[in-house]
Amino acid sequence: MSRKNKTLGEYIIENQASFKYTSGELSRLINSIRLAAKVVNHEVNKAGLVDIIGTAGDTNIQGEDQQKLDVYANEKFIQTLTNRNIVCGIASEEEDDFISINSQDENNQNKYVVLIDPLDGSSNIDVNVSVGTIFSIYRRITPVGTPVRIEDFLQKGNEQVAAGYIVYGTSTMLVYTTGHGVNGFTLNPAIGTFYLSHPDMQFPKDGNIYSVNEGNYIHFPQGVKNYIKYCQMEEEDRPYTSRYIGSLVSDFHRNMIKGGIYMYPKSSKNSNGKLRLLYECNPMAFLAEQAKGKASDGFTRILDLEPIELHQRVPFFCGSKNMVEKAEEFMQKNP
Ligand code: AHM
Ligand code: MG
Repeated sequence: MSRKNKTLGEYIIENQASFKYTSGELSRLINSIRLAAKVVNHEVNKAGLVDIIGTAGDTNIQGEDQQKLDVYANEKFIQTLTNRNIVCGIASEEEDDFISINSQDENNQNKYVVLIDPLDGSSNIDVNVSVGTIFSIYRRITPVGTPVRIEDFLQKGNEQVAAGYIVYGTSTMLVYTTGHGVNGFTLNPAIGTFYLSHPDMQFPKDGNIYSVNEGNYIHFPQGVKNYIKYCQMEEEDRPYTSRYIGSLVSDFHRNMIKGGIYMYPKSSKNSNGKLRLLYECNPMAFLAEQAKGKASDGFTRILDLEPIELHQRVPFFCGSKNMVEKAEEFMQKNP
């Protein structure tokens, strides 16, 4: 079979052996994420019909309560991972605390915990703009067969065994890494199958797109202001062009394909920026590095940061290596 026609299911089976702990558990886990992604995709694609089928808080024609899509996505991912008895714990951006799964069952020998942002950028849904799911997978550090503990989730990003995202865009794609590069799979909605469409994705070393919410400009540190001015300067390859969807997954996805930098700096309004280290920055940083890009908080590699709490926020600079290094130079001169 040609590489072009390979499905995600086939790819997972073929590559299982390249993973250093080859019990098949991680493959089953990624298969569960694939299933939940298809379910959420189906619901996201109906979002434009809310006027017809009802909006959050309404009851639909089958008598079911309509839910907000981020709540729906959260439930579907948690349900799928729980029902298949595939993980020992889940932490979600939508939940205050982590969830321990079958913690009373001594037969639960599952080794993995999943951290998830079920529907990132969900404010974009009302206006028909792409949104995404972000996931991050670690091996637990406490003994198997015991309830998970907070330290299983508060691991440094460089301990991730897999991470990825689903972008619900003009087409729906699942992009992930297990530490051997980044591969992208596109959903054929007619038959509900993901196909390998973007093998070995890589950030161009340089790019000409900068993505930042410039509405916050006056609140940014001087280093970020200077870097934005540098991007706008008339010189050699510049000015760069500005593209900001306001949906991290989509901005990241475009920049990985075309070359660019995404920034969510700290500001005088938010001293640590907006994005969450565990649910957003770590998985995207793992993907970026596996795609030959770079991710930092302006000073330190994201994957080296020591997490202190589940919902911790950090400034985020991520994308083409040369661009992130240039932004860091500016930050370090004027923090
Ligand atoms: P969310 O997790 O509440 O959806 O927020 C994360 C999103 C990112 O996808 C996006 O890049 C950013 O928030 C946009 O924020 P802003 O509107 O402040 O520019
Ligand atoms: Mg989010």
